[in-house]
Amino acid sequence: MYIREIELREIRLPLVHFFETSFGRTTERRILLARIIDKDGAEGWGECTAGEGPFYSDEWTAGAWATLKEFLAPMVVGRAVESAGRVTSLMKPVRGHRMAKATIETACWEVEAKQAGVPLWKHLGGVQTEIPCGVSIGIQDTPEALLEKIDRELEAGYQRIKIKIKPGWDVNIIERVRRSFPDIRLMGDANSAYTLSDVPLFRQLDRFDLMMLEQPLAHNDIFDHAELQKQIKTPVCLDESIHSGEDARHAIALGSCRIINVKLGRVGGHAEAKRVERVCRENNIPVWCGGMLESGVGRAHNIAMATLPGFTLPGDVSASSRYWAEDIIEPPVTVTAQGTIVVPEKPGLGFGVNMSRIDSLTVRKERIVRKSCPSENDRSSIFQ
Ligand code: OSB
Ligand code: MG
Repeated sequence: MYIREIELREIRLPLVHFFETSFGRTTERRILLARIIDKDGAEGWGECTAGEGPFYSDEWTAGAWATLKEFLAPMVVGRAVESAGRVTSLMKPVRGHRMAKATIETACWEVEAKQAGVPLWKHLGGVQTEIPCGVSIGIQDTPEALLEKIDRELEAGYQRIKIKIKPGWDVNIIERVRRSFPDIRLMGDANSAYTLSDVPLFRQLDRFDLMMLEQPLAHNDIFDHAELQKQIKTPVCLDESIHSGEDARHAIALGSCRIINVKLGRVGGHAEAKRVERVCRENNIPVWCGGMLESGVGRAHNIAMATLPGFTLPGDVSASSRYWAEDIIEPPVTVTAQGTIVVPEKPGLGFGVNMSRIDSLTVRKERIVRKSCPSENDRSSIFQ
């Protein structure tokens, strides 16, 4: 594989409904997309999963733009690499910035899958042709609004409900949800809003038969989570704390979690996600695919990843229409009445990219081509 060109774009995409977590509310996404063109013309797309601000992680859209444009893209254009799984090694001089790196790395996997003429999920080693889906429901203005949303998602067929919690919107809310929906598969995601001093609160949650409690403690902790897991029955699931297969191995060895959420951006791309999946599978730790309010490009990558054999629990990958009035891929992602996504059979991501839609949403665009032959135009940035 030889990367001839990278095109970066920032698009703005309003959510159909705000999404609120313990760290804030999002109403409109600022999403970076990368289009990678190989020397034989094969094209692949990647999406940066960084948020609008450095709150879920230390990466954010405008920061990732600068990192990609000034460092990462110039490190890979004009370079030959033996496989998509090796692309990250070209970006090794840059520490961290996994979401920015994953933007390029995941796009390269699509290029490679297209060159091989196979769907990306098969190219990754996926085995499942239909993946189970859950939904992540943000903090709402009222408990009634939350109950109504849950009702609607169950009606649509989703197999498990995740609700966001934060201090003041936790035990009381979960109790109400359980009273209304005694038998559903239910879980909570705290996005690091608590500390070990909250153990008594987590013990109260043990009554509600939650499938798991996601990232209750600090975003960079695995030690205190092990202490917490010893003191509660509910399985702890780690999200923010896991950046690599090595992190997963350490967390499992420490007993910090019984389940792991895998996100492509957070771990730096498909190759590292495969390592996390493998460590977990070898240790009988179930994994599932998390979400970052992705547009269709990121969503399609998530679907491909979630076909790997270790992904045994419903993920946060759901229908495009829950997020967007109109997605940027065709067809949009849809979910069956049984709450599953049927994986596509076409080569690459298996979804078409709606170029005119993307063009109309683009607020800036940059082409990065081989360093040794830049013309003025090649390196200009277009602000619209
Ligand atoms: O913690 O899983 C999370 C969204 C943004 C940032 C962090 C998280 C989430 C979600 C949404 O839970 C999942 C989705 O529907 O894409
Ligand atoms: Mg989470």
